[in-house]
Amino acid sequence: MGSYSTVREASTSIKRHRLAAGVGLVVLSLVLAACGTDGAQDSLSPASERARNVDGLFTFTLIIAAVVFVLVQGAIIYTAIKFRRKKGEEPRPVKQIHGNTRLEIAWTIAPALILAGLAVPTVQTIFENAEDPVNAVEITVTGHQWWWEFDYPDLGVVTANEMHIPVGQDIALTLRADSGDVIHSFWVPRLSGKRDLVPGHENTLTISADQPGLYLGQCAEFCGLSHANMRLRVYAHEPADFDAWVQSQLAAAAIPPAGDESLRAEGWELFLGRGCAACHAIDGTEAAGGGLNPGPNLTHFAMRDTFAGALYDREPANLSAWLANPSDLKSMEPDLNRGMPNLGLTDEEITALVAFLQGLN
Ligand code: HEC
Ligand SMILES: [Cu+2]
Repeated sequence: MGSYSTVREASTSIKRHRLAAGVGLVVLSLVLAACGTDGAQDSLSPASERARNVDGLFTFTLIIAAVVFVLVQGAIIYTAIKFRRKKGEEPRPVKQIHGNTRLEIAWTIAPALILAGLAVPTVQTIFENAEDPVNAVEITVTGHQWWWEFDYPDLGVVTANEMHIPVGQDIALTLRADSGDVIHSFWVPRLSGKRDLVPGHENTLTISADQPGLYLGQCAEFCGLSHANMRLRVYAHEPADFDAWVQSQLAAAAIPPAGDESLRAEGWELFLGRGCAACHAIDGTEAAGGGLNPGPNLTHFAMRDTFAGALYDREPANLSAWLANPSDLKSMEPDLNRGMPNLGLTDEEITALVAFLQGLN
């Protein structure tokens, strides 16, 4: 009996060690993964004045926290080793002490001073980043479960998931969500800090980019099933290229003319006949969008690189799969008016619709 239980204990202890080693390895690899320098949303390579302010504050705080961590952990490890129970030695009868007033005052004041020291640059950064935008491009950002709508009210452009901006200029964002939607948060780490989009309340955020390029972002406030699939992209252009983009967006939608018998024209008929036009607007046509569960404006859909919350490349295979059953590509709850429903399209209908969508440039 005795030897049996010893064997069992030994094997449990081996299992425990294996488990501990496994967990340790997972934690280690997660920690090491944070050291990558080519992260798509690397907040440690800020690309605008405001993002640099946030990054500077982060570095400053991290250094102070690291010093405190080393001192406190050092003291704990030192004490644990120095006063550990030694073999064959009975615990010494120690005099119980109730406290040390001087020590306690010291370790109350020290953290208070550290926090006060941190508050100064924190408040300064908040004020710097809240400065009014100058000569800004205005964009209204609406967070939907689970995609982004970008509306340029002064320019008359509406697009989804992919925001285009000129470099070196303030971009004044008005952040909102429809009533009945939930809170989302706009975050493009290299361009600025985060800010919430709250139903029934407008927030503002100023962003900018120093250099042309693609900056990735995503929703940073848990907003339900496809929160992780609610990504966004900011394309920063030289001013002339930005103007050209605006012009391309203002051009009339590429709708096949009456009498056209191409596959695209067939797709346009289906778009109107199969209910797509009830949720998706195409400017200048009878496809007005709106509805119970409005979807992205598709006027110049074929000028976007991605779709469905910047999750998939806009290419025929992905679009066909999307139209066959949107929820296969992205978890959604169309029955609850969140996301695009499965419209039960046939393969032929899908082929025509994809041809139509791919022609919307
Ligand atoms: C009930 C409303 C509704 C109907 C009907 C509907 N959609 Fe959608 N659609 C949506 C919503 C909402 C999204 C956004 C889904 C997401 O990204 O989370 C969407 C996304 C899309 C996208 C991706 C757009 C982008 O830029 O991300 C395409 C393309 C699309 N729908 C095409 C169609 C076509 C074609 C039809 C008709 C066969 C159709 N939709 C019918 C609501 C609808
Ligand atoms: Cu969200």
